[in-house]
Amino acid sequence: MGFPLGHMIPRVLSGVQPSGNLHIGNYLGALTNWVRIQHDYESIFCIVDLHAVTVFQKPDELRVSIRDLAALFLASGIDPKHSRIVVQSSVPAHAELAWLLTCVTPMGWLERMTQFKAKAALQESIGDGLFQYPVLMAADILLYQAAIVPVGEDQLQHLELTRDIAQRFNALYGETFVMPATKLPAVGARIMGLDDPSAKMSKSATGAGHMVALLDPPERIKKTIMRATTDSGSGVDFETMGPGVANLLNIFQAFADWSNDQMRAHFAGMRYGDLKKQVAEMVVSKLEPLQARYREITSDSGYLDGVLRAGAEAVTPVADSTVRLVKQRMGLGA
Ligand code: ATP
Ligand code: LTN
Repeated sequence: MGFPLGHMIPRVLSGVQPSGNLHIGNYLGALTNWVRIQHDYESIFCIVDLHAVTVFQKPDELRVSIRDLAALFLASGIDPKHSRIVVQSSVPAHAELAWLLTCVTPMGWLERMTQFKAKAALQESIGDGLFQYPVLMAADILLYQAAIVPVGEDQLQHLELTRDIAQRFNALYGETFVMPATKLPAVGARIMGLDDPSAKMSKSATGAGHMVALLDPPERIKKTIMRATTDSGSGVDFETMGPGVANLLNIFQAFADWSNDQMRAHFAGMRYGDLKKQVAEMVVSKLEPLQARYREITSDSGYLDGVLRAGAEAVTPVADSTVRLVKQRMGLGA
């Protein structure tokens, strides 16, 4: 299935946690960017289940979420004939490299991570896994010598840390890792909550009206968008608009793939009610075909099993050879 991973062309790697319903922020910030660039590189897209268990997950629900997420990758347009879809825990080298990198990562670097601070504030007791989370992410990337990592804006700090870890390892043990570059989408890198445009749209947020999930039925999508928080004005003014209106325009622009000029010409002066109607229609029209593909894919569990098996089989030799090299550099093993 597809070409064998041979590292003839630069590699792309990214991942999403199977920790809840995927939303339009994940789709616009990550998945559409993956789909857009996948054929220009050797592409590996991970379902990062080892990251998900840094906070408690009900085992039966996690099992289902992992498969659902793989189906959503495919429904979004990831092409399994070309790209590898990999369940992180099915390739043991992720965890092994994470440990080796933990040993070259100063605690102070991890203490500075804003995502850790935000997530830790929500937990009664903090697992060590949550603290080490960014090192595991660095391992995902460095394991495949990925040159490009397409993510949303919230991951910039983790990517910087990944480069710091790679540099430190290279300085201590000799040139080993490729330095990965971050790739943000031009529009949609940070979609905000529809109920509160000052907070990033997030899978783990619980408020009604916060997000549009990729599998929400059309009526629900319309309702959520029509109720989105805007500001006290009544018509779109590109000079003075608040974050709620900017977020709605951003969502429309990312789905429609329009230029800034097109956006201004079409939306300047439009009443908020009409803006919301048009955003809702755009989102529904883009998600309906994705939802149909998702239903098709999930009706054939054998197909999904095959894609995940092929993904793990293709990447394992690459992952194993990096771990072998790293251990050799560190003086470990025979
Ligand atoms: P959680 O809030 O539960 O941590 P999440 O919604 O942030 O989850 P992740 O699995 O952490 O989702 O992120 C998957 C990908 O989606 C990452 O590349 C991340 O940068 C991107 N992403 C997440 N939220 C947004 C958002 N609101 N806007 C744009 N991109 C996003
Ligand atoms: N930490 C990321 C998910 C993630 C990832 C990765 C992204 C885990 N490993 C490797 C890019 C590359 C997140 O929370 N969104």
